[in-house]
Amino acid sequence: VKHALQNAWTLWFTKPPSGKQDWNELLKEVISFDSVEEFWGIYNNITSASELAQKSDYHLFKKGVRPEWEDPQNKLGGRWAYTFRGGNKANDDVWLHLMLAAIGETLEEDNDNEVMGVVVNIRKGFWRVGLWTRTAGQAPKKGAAAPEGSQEEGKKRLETIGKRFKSVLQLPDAEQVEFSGHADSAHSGSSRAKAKFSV
Ligand code: M7G
Repeated sequence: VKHALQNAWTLWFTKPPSGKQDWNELLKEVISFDSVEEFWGIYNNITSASELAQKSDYHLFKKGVRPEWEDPQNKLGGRWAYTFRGGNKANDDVWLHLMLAAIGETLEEDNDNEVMGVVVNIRKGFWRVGLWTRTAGQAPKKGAAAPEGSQEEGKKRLETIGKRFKSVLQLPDAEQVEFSGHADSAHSGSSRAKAKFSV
């Protein structure tokens, strides 16, 4: 018996660079799945996040969305992120819970349709988890496809998702997760663009 997920998902991997390589050459599609059983089959057979080399990423995204700012479905979006400092050994339980929340659709309300995917970045001295959203709470540009609802509604929707993200990570209240828009990250050439808001 297979327990169907609400959406099909694709796992991607960013391998550490060996020399000078573009972001694009390092990003590889691993496998897609659409049932709970397939998820566990994959999870039990891949390298755990805590065993990945520095500069590796896992990305778990809805099938059909590339885990890149440039993807048409991410272009107007942004990311909730939290950085765990001190050591680059990812906590496998944190990453597992985040993936389960994504595929179990518990990060948002049914018709929000905001969650695009979740990411873990393994870096020197820290590791980071992210949750990518379709919108970024900005006023729609003239002529651009406007995210539905007002800017204020959009921000509220994103903050609710941010709070759920924070609770999946089991962070103490005093810690903050930060939201930044992909357009700002792309513009500054770094994912460490100034946070727009936090919860
Ligand atoms: P990161 O891996 O998100 O964070 O971005 P880090 O700074 O902690 O390692 C590192 C670099 O990877 C960025 O400065 C970009 O050069 C590149 N990069 C990351 N992302 C998510 C993208 C993307 O979506 N598109 C492109 N073109 N480059 C990206």
